Amino acid sequence: MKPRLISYKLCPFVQRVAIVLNQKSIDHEIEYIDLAKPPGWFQELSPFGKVPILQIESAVLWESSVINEYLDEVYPNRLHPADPVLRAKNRSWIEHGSQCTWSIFDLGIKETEQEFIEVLERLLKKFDMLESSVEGIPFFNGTEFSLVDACYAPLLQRLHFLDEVRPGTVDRNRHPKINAWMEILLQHPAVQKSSAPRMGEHYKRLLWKRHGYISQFLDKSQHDPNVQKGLY
Ligand SMILES: N[C@@H](CCC(=O)N[C@@H](CS)C(=O)NCC(=O)O)C(=O)O
Repeated sequence: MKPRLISYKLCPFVQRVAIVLNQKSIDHEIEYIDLAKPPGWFQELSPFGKVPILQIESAVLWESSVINEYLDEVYPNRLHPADPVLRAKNRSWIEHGSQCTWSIFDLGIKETEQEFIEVLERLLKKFDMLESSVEGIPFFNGTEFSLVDACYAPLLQRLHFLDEVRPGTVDRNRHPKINAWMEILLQHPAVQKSSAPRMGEHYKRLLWKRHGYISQFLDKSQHDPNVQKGLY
């Protein structure tokens, strides 16, 4: 049986796993669900009601970084570095990437300008720490694409969309290496393939539905004024 990824098309954590499946050319199936109305079978299968989950035969794996470690161990072409110290540091940066991903989520839901600016400043401080560790030519560790790249690509892609909606959200002068890295990752084949078609439009529709502060900068003619507020 091929690995089966249970996905919600706009989830950055699912996208991390999709990137690894693509980068390692692992033959797999994807089943998309609507997190606003999750089907009964998903509620039974997913221990915490969250995506991603990966089904391997009768086993169910959850937590994107754990799933990616599994895929990296079991399938050829290791993405984690061979050096144990570098590998441990990469794991730490992946954990940092999860914190950054939640900040990006918060940028979409905070309701006032002040809350938005506070979250953004906290994210930029996290990026201050990251900036000096990015090799960025072309990838986090230098020449080899790694699990760190798979972890940050979805959040940097969403930050790029947020910057399209509210220019100035990305600070190119403060984090030149992260920004160069972002440009490379957004064009990377495994990242492009992991993105739903017209990803930017879908993401902006989700921002509209979330009714956060940033939604006022969206093009109102493109969105339904009567859409009910919701997270997914
Ligand atoms: N730490 C988890 C986070 C997964 C997560 O929060 N997924 C969200 C979608 S992006 C979800 O399934 N939310 C549904 C819910 O909380 O009910 C991971 O890395 O896999």
